[in-house]
Amino acid sequence: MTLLANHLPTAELQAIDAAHHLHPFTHSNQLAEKGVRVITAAKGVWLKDSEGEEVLDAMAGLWCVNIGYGRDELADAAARQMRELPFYNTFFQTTHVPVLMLAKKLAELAPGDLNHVFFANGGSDANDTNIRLVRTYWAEKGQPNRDVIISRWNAYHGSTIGGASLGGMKGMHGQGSLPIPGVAFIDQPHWWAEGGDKSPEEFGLERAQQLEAKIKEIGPDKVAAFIAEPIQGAGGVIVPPETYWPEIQRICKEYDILLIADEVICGFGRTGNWFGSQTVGIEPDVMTVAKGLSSGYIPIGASIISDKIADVLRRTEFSHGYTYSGHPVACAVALENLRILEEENIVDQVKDVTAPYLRKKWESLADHPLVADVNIIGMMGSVALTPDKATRAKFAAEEGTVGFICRERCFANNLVMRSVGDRMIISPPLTITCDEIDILIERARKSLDECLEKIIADGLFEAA
Ligand code: PXG
Repeated sequence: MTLLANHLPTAELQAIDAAHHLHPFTHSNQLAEKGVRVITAAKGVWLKDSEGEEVLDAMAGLWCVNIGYGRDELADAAARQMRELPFYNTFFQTTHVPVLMLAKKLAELAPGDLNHVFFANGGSDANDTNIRLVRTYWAEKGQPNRDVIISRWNAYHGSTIGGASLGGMKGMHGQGSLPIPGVAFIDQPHWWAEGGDKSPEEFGLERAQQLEAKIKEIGPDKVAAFIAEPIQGAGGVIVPPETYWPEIQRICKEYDILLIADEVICGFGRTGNWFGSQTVGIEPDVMTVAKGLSSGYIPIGASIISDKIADVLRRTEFSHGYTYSGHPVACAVALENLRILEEENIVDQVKDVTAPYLRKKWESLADHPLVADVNIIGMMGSVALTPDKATRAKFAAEEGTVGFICRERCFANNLVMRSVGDRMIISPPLTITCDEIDILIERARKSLDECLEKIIADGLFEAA
């Protein structure tokens, strides 16, 4: 790959970053002390840093670089579009070719009657759109009090006021007086952490039925929608028991509650189908998409909505929109990305070849003394780190301490594998090869070994 050789020495770049750049979800002083890693280039699944190290990116950036790094076609599509029509809005009775072609393409790809697209810049603001959209839908249907959206603890739906309110991350709610009114929560279907003595099947059903109980508690005539990720991503790649989603679907139908599938991570092949909804067998009324829509090459997100909702929404002026809703350059890049995903059969390749291979290899980590609760679906996986597999124990140390140590070992071994609390998670580019999966697993195992060694030495290999 071509390296940007003409940059300042790493220490200078780090100093500038520390002086002026505030990072998302980061304790800035701690980072400044440690020194940030400067990524300079990437190709396929490989990152290059300012010291020339090659790092295997098992997180696809931030769950988004589905087609892998370095595809010239996307750069060319952007450059072409910038020359031809770099910007125009769609607010005042105009449209442009990339936006309408992308809306058509998404309507073709999305399941069922999800045929209408409202564009955003990413997943958070697409979820903000969804809040306004489902409330407007019910108001137009003569039920303006039907405005509560039910979500789940430990869900992630973004970082805007709306997105963070829909999310069930208590730490996020704690900063800035969230959630906004009209959002309610039920528990997540995380059997390993919260299932106690119940079988996964029993537990899945029980957690789904919390939705019914919550609807009854609030009043069915006040509930607008239920939002969930088909598979929780940022919460720790939690694959729900098989009994969960069919029951959720039944409840939404029975009470006429709109089902919003947040496909920001699961969409565009991540779970081995085009959408996570197909993998878990649900028929949502609204889908949130972002990330894999452009493989992260450019910011874009969208709400894809059903005929039923669109028919109602079309009756009024929906007073909502972003300057960059349906940005022509973003749409052109997304179209090119979808062309590559389709023409190169990347989703089928995942489903038939690389995901089964990754599953076999990922599951082989189960014999490691630290590892339990091996979850894997398509190209997203997780394991729990535990001091005692038999009792599903947590560590005595503060939650996340061991996960952080493991992540640091991965980083040192040139593998980007994330930690969420004391879970380790992966979500590599969909184009990762079987040979690269071997390297991923080899580095993951080495990092787990080093983590175990360190926590034994530090006296942290202790159950709570
Ligand atoms: N919904 C889901 C399911 C997501 O995973 C968003 C919405 C928000 O999308 P934007 O494009 O506004 O970021 C996301 C984003 C992490 C991490 O640490 C995950 C996300 C974003 C940042 C960090 O795993 N997911």
